[in-house]
Amino acid sequence: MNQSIQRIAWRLMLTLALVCGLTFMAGCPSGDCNCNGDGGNGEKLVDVAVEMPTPMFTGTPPILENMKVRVDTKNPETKRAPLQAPADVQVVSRGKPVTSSDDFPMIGDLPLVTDGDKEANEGSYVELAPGKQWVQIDLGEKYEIWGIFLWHYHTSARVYRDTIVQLSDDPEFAQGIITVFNNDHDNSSELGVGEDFEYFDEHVGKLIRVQSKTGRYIRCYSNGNTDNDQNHYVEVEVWGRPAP
Ligand SMILES: [Ca+2]
Ligand SMILES: [Ca+2]
Repeated sequence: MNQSIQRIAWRLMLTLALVCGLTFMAGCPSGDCNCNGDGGNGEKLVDVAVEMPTPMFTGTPPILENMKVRVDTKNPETKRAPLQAPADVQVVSRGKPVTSSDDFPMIGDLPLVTDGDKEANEGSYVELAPGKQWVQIDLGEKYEIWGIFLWHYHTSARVYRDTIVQLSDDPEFAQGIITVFNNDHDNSSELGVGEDFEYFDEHVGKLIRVQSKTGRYIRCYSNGNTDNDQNHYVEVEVWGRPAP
């Protein structure tokens, strides 16, 4: 009697394993995609090929203890996995209008943020006033967003403080705010405590995995950096597709 119950249990487990395996293979034939049901519909995800600028930082690596930063040194951006998204996801930020808390940047101008140039050359970045500042991109319509890449400035090994990225359909960001990244762990920018790690700005930029959140406007905050009080942007690149 006990043996037959055991046999039935084993058969049930084997059937379950087989069904799970077949489901996995059907949704992910190459085995290299994320089959966690992102987006909730089991849509196949592919690696997104993002153009990277030339590495520029050639100085001495900083001594972390002197910088008082909260960086995840075991998982640097240089070793991150590619962004995965549905195959029809594209860059939706290129050439889109940019506004800022600083209407008159000290260096460069706001269109540099979405012009597609990610190089760290002189003339490729905009410098905003000291302290808490933001730039905002108007995508022109509502998009389903899968990833946001940030390049603040990658000529020296800096950490930009209080990096916070939000989506909204309200250009004033007074309502319907979705915070997709926040590393202000002491709430010094007063937008709420963030649990994300700080990071060194490098040529690979910072990837924020958004995974199918919708919004028309993207707002990126920072609050100075470990070299000076200014705020810089080389490029913000948003990957998405029109919202359903
Ligand atoms: Ca640019
Ligand atoms: Ca802070």
